[in-house]
Amino acid sequence: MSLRTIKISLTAIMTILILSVPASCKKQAPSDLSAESIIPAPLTVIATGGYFTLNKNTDVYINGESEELKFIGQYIADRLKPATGFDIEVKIASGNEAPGSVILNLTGDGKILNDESYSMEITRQTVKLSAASPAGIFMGVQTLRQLLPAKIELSTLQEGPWKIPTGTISDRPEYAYRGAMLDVSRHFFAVEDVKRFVDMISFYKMNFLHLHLSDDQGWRIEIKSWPNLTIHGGSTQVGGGKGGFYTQEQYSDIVKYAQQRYVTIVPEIDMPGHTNAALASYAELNTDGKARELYTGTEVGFSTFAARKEVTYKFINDVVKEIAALTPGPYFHIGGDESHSTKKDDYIYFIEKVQEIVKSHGKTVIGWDEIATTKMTEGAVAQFWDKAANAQKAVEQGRQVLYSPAKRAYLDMQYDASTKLGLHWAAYIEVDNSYNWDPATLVPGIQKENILGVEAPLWSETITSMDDIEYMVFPRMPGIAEIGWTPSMKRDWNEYKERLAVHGERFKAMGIDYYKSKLVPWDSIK
Ligand code: TNX
Repeated sequence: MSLRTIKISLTAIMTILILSVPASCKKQAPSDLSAESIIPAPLTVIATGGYFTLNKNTDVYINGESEELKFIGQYIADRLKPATGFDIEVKIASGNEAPGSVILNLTGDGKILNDESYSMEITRQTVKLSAASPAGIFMGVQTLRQLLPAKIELSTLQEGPWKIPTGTISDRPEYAYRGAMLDVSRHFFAVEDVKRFVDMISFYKMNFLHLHLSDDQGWRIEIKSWPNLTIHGGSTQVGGGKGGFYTQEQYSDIVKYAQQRYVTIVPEIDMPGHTNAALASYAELNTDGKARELYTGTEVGFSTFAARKEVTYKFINDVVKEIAALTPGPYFHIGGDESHSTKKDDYIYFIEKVQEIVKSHGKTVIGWDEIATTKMTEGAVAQFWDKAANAQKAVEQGRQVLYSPAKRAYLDMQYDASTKLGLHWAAYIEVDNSYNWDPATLVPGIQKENILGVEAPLWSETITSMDDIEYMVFPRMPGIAEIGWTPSMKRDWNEYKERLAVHGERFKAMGIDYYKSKLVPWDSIK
């Protein structure tokens, strides 16, 4: 080969490079599905190297007779429309969908209700999401959202292209229960805030929202047979603000909104301690028969229902009955924590009686880990927050444990000593510590089969606004969601923090005010 030929071919190569580099930069063509930053990480991902593109002809096709499927179709169409500007309709699949189509394919006979597993096949032509139940389709839809550029979450028109790398994903959760808790008692949060909270957790495939509906500072759910609970007991909050409560209609609205996002509400009435708001509303619930003053401080452990009075159980039966009737989910949370003013034998007597009441209304009991010091009724679940010994006691009784270890999973714990919101009685919890643990090995003697799942509680002594909520929840909640969804063998902090960094753009697009932890390489993401 002459020098001249080499020169020409070099020039040709250079030309090709010059032409192709700007083109690929502009397109930023994603082409490796396995390198996408999905949280929680899916079980298996196989990349095929091409990409699918949403276009102006994109529609969502549903395959399977189901109102729920139609609803999910509309849900995803509504999420894709604002930023793309495409007029995306929900149509019935014919088997002959145009390139750019998204197909939601319900494979079951409609009888499988809560199967959250799904698979997704992304080709250059279509995205086909298949699952045996609508819950699985919904989970897959969250994955689909995360595969699109972060700006898909903006509510104004954005420039495309809207590409997704091709390949297949096959996914299912490790634990049945992946949840968060919101304390609406210490500070009250409006229905709209709770709905936004549901949106945030369901984006990360959490499927339970535990609402802490009563505490010393406020009773937050209307009980028609005991109206003073909310009229008086709901009238204040920590710091003396005006508090508030949900009417039964509003509570049902939250339940329905959550249900449509495959999130089950777990209502909690905390007792026999943490009950000052009720004790202020009805004198007869007190051991001495005297109504207490409303309370707006943050101490714990000073209040107790009268454990040996019949009226207490008449009251609890009425409350459980009304709330259970409004709650389609299987669980009723009876609290049971920090009852320092209840005598030990009264506590045992009380918790054992209340468990039977809950059971009589068709619900499964959950209680904080202290309830494992009593005889737990069949099916009851202990929520481990404080004492590993209590969690072990629950397992010795043949019961399951829900993991919310305060040192790891509490969203109200400060990130470090400079965090202005929150508390630190359990620990400072940076993002790595909140992510880096495995429920199946945390407590000796407790294995995976004894564990119902994980829950991240947000207590609200210091939390007063949606911005406050977001700052404490993000970025730790997505990590807890991943602990519940992704097998521990597939989890590694050093890899996770890179994925989390990519989600910073998504938080911004969703208007989420998050904590920019120095441990996460946010700024390495363009
Ligand atoms: C302990 S966690 C409590 C709550 C507080 C929380 C603050 C639990 C079952 N009890 O009453 O709000 O600490 O972090």
